[in-house]
Amino acid sequence: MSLISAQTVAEHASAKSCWIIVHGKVYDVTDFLPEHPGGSKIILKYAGKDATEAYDPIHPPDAITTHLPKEKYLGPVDPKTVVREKKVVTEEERKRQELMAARPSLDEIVNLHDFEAVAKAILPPKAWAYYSSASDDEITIRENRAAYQRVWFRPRVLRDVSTVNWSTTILGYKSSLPVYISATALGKLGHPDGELNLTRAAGKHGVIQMIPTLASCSFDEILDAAVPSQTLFLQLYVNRDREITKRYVQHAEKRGVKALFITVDAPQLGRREKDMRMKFVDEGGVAKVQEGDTGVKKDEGVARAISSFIDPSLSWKDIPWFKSITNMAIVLKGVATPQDALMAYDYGLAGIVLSNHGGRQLDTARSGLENLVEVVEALKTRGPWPNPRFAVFVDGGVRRASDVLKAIALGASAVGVGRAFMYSFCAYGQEGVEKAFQIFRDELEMNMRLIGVRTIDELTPDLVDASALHAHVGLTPVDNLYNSTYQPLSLAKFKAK
Ligand code: PPY
Repeated sequence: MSLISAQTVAEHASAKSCWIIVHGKVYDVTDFLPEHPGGSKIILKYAGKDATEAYDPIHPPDAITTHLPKEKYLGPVDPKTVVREKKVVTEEERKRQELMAARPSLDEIVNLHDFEAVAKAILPPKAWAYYSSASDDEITIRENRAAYQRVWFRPRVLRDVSTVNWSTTILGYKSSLPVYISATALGKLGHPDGELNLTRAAGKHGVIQMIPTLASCSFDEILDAAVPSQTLFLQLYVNRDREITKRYVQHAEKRGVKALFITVDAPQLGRREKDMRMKFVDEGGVAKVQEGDTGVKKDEGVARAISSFIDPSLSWKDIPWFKSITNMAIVLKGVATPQDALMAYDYGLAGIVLSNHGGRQLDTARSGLENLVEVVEALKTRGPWPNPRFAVFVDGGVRRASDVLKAIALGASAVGVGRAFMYSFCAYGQEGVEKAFQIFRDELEMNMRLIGVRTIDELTPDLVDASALHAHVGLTPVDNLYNSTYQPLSLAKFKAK
């Protein structure tokens, strides 16, 4: 293929003829404009130009080749003709880079909140807005933390805790921690290696990672970064086109993924206002809402821009189909009631995650921890608990090993942690994730000794007082670390004069 000059590309800078450059390759995306899940406007911003920097954090590398017909690849750009635009470094960006250089050393990181504080300071504002945002008034995201503080320990003494061991099995697979890495999307918004930071750290330390459907890295890149014995799960957003989902699931199974966590709490994406406002800023305040044929607004922040493929018609009727296309263990992620927990059990599934999607979906949904108590009671009607046939996981708001131990004492098999691990790699890459594991180990060791348990199996409901868990009124201790890193919502801004 002959080289195409950047000047030729620049001649195709409109909706009538739109060429873009991604990773040195020239594509004709004119016909694709109306189909782009993020809307045409964002592509047109890069019409006739190099779009690589904007493309990379949001799309896995193979997205463009899977979605565009082969003939739309026009050839490589002639590198000699590319004029590098001089980047204007804004004051905000300069400050961010300064803070990046002045990060605390990893030795000074003593808890998971520290990672969040560093990430908040050093992340580009768009990334921080996307990651930290939750829906509506962000009540549920805070309740996720508060719920743990309404459960108190009833520790036992004189139990010879010279040796304590927190390793366990999750869905039958060995895990060095009673914690798995939950799926969080778009890792490259926060670090150039994105989700690979998690995969590499998890492989080294025997921790299980749940791969997100919307990872920035491609599924195969993640699998290729894993060590041979590494256990990986897959989080699934179900596509309106079931053939795409089937291919994806079966490919995952072939590559050795062990369990499928189907997200069931996001038939439509929550309104995350911090993320939405960021988009307004970027579009110069003129957010022209594009209603696609799905009715999902596409111009409202990073998340909503790419959510239109998710199928809101997903129902219990689809469960037998999932069972017919895979032998992987199937778990529903985002269950919130005993009724649905029992249905999942009766449908023969392997488990559920009691989750409110990190507070990003239905605001004022209860915490997973609170739901756990009722769900375990309901599941006891199907046999003694714990039940080897069915696992109940909890996620949302976990920042301390004591949180993990409380959930397990109340009947959870293990606990998912999403944001905290993500912030650890945003701030320090793979090493940050490894340090986060170390913090969990240190806190688990201390807390298990102080509670009087030597193994995860010994965590039983009598070791906690959860009598106040359902009380949504009353005094809760102030969580200083969380409050000082948690960014309050802001109101609409007046135009500058
Ligand atoms: C989330 O942001 O909460 C997600 O689960 C990921 C996501 C990202 C973009 C569209 C849909 C879901």
